[in-house]
Amino acid sequence: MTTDVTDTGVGTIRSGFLGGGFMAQVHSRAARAAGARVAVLASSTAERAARAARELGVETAAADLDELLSGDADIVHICTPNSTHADLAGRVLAAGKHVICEKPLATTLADARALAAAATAAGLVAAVPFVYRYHPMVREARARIAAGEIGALLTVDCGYLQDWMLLPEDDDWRATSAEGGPSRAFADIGSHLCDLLEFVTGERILRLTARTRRVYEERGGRAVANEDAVSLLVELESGAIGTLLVSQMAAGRKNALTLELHGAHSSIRFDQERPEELWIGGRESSRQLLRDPATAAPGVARFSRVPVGHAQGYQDAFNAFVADAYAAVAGEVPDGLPTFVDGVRAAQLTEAVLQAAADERWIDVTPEHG
Ligand code: SOE
Repeated sequence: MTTDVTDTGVGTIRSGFLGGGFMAQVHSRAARAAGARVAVLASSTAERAARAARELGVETAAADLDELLSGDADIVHICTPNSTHADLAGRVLAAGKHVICEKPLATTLADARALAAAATAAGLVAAVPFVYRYHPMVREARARIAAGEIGALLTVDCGYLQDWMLLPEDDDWRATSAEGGPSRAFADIGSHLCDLLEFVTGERILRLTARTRRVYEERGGRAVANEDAVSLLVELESGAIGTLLVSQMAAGRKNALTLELHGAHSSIRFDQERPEELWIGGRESSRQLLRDPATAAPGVARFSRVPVGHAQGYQDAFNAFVADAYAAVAGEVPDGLPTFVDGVRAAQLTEAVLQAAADERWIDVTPEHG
């Protein structure tokens, strides 16, 4: 008797993909790891879809989105440029299919709100890959803070630094507002930082002010209208204050998302470039905690797929996110799954950052959803 290895116990989920670049590669790997059928891919042209399907090992290529949506995919992963997300996600939901849409969910708050409302009305799973929530040591930090281990939160010192846009000749579709949207650095990675800060602390940012900087007015011979770097001041629910620096021009920093949180009793620091560790800072002594499922806080061990000392990384976090999204499709309610509601929050913060920078003032960012 043969065993259907693709049966995840909740029926075999059939996954579809829009786009064929790096993120489609990451998403399709995660879908395969979750036991799904990597069934169909569409791209900007039929030729590109056929090539990407071959490269990514997707079963079939669809000529276009309509052909993909007329098929039997249960869920569609949207891995296309930011400006296409609102239209594509809206069409996927209208076709009655679950959706995972790359961040930013939309380039305007209004579009993000409409998508979240459509997903709720349709009763469909609609997730956004704020995947850094899925590093086991992020969950460890969140559990320890929720248990009161660091005491009342006093200050935060956080950042997200990259250098892939350091040189004037570095160019990307995100750098043009038409494809990327009115914000680049904050919408692209500041959104991850703020999502993780609120997720780990369990507190919302209530007010912020910001300065943005655009170093080069042109890239690739085209005018650039969005920002390379953002410096934020934030105030959280408990009264905690802090600074967040977001830059894609920080030489030597590749994907340096860091949270350092200072409590009345102790501090805790997570560095995405060293995801197996958590720094616990104390007045008398400090230590580096290593990921170990045997000693993980309650509810955290499930994010460890290999024993202590066998390093997990970004793709493992992505795999855990997609597995949770698929579990939600099967009717489960996974703790900490980022949904379109979190996509709306990111859009709200993005518009506030641009407004604060333009007006040189503090902006209230009380969340629209709990
Ligand atoms: C580029 O800045 C990028 O790929 C982001 O788009 C991702 O969301 C982030 O996880 C890594 O860097």
